[in-house]
Amino acid sequence: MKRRKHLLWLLAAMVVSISFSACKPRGAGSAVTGNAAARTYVPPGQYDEFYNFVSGGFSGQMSVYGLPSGRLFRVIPVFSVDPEKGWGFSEETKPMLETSHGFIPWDDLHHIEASFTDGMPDGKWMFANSNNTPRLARIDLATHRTAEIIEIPNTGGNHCSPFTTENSEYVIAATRFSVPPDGPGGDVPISSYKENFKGHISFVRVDKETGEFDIAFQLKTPGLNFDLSSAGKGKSNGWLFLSCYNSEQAHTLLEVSASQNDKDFILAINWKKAEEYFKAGRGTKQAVRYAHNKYNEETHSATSEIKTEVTVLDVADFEDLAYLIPCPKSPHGTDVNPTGEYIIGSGKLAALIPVFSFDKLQNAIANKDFEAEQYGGIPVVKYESALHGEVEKPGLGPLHTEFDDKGNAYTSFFVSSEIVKWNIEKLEVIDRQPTYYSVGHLMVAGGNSKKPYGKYLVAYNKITKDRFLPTGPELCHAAQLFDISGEKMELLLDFPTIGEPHYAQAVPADLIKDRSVKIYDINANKHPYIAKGESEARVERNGNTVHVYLTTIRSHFTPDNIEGIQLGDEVYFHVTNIEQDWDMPHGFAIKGAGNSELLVMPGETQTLKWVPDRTGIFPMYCTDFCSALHQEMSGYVRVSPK
Ligand code: CUK
Ligand code: CUA
Repeated sequence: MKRRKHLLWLLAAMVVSISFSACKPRGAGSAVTGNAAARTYVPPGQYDEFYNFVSGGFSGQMSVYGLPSGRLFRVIPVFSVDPEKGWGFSEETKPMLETSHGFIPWDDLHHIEASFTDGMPDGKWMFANSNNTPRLARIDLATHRTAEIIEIPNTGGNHCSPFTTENSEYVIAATRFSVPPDGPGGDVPISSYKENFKGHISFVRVDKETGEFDIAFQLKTPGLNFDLSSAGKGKSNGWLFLSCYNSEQAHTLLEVSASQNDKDFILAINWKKAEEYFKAGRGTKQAVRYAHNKYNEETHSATSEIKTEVTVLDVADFEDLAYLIPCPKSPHGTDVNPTGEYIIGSGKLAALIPVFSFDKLQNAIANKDFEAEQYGGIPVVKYESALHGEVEKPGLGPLHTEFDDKGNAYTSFFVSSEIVKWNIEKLEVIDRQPTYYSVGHLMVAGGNSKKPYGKYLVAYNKITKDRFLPTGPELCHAAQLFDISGEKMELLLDFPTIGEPHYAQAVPADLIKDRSVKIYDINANKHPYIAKGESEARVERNGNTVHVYLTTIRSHFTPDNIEGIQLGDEVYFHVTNIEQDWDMPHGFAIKGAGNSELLVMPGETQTLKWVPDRTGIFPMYCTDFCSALHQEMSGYVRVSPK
């Protein structure tokens, strides 16, 4: 009873504190030092130092900013359609948003993780999770487009994702909601949670050369809710650490019932061992259904395939795969420092930060220094025997921790709305700076790598009251840039973001900008409906299906007068942009065509499907201002009765 009272008090304090920090204006300029403007100013014609890839939360997108300027360069549709890119409207891109439940052009994208080589971002790909209809995406940084998406079976809410191992051998995707395994056995009473609900951790294997990925195997665990994870690095490479909340295994009123226990867990997985067992043929094959969608750069088309099987290894069948470390109290982030020695847990309701030692954990495992009771068949390491130490009274509501190159950690505090810098060895707080307001994730440039770049830290905040001009009942989401090169953090800049930002990555510009695709070579275009030049443009009828092979070049379509289409026809406009100059896309739209519009890059072919609903004359035109005669880039389609 006492504990429950204490808990309710804490929850009430959180609510009060959130509304307090959100409503009390602190003055826009209060924390900004003199030459902040000069340090974020990137003069016209010059480039930013870093690309900043930021999750767009429930917008389903990822956006690309420059640092230190905070300038927005691009919004990349990942789990969304996007008219600005023509994404999700063309026949070629629609399969990217297929799932085993059908076409779902939305999701909730929380985390971005770079591809790594030897623990450093290599500038090739970004990985992104979706939290609703569980999916994992790979974004190609040469094209800045989504290249691949897989759905994750046996999973409800792929929140604990997409964290990668030191060389991106695997991307991890673990379920936030424990659920019964997929299949007909899933129809069980919710009250049977403890017997029937399970956690699953997917190991998604990434091809080092092409980046193509698929699920290699899954680990099944007792009904744990996985929130976030980090792979070991350096000395802890080969291990994986996942935070687990709701060790109570509650299934109703989680706000209270999942917050009873003083400690939940961090699950430590020896993934190299798991891989060995999988390769030795252990585990069982389970029938599932999951979509695997790929965009092919040669045909400029995506395919969607349903896969039907996954190999599952139950951690309870193995003695040396999984160990639980008690962690106070509803842990959210779990983050591994650059050397790989320290694992930092962030209990949302804890008044301290526990720092675990990888060496001590290994000793505890070797000496079987376990609690008397296992949890769901998994040994529980004694808290003290894995603990390096605790940071005392760091702030309220710790969420996430990132690292610099000098042995310091930076933790975001949602409730007390601040970022706290502390020394990992000494466990001492060095500096604290307020955020405006209620920071969620934070990111240090390279802060999850083996050698953080340091220099910049960005806070991604949940609330922006009084920081920006109001825009109705909703205010913009926003980020704040800090300079962390000195002893004290210095606030430099506020900038609005697209959607609610969660995790983000920063990669040095030089690793990406020179790899950027400029045009697609039209001679390498293997689209089945390409017209390589105006001489190949034509209209072909096949029963009720009409294929229009269209070309675009400044500033006309070929053909631009199309007749012979009849009511009841299914018309496919295959638009090939025969330009071979950088940044010379043409758009395509027709009056009343439900598929909306295309945007076709030089050398690319994209298809708009149209089933006319009436007879008449329908103007078509280019939607992207491409030349002085852009307005003239238009034509007519005639639809006649059958
Ligand atoms: S969660 Cu967003 S503040 Cu979904 Cu990574 Cu912690
Ligand atoms: Cu082509 Cu405007």
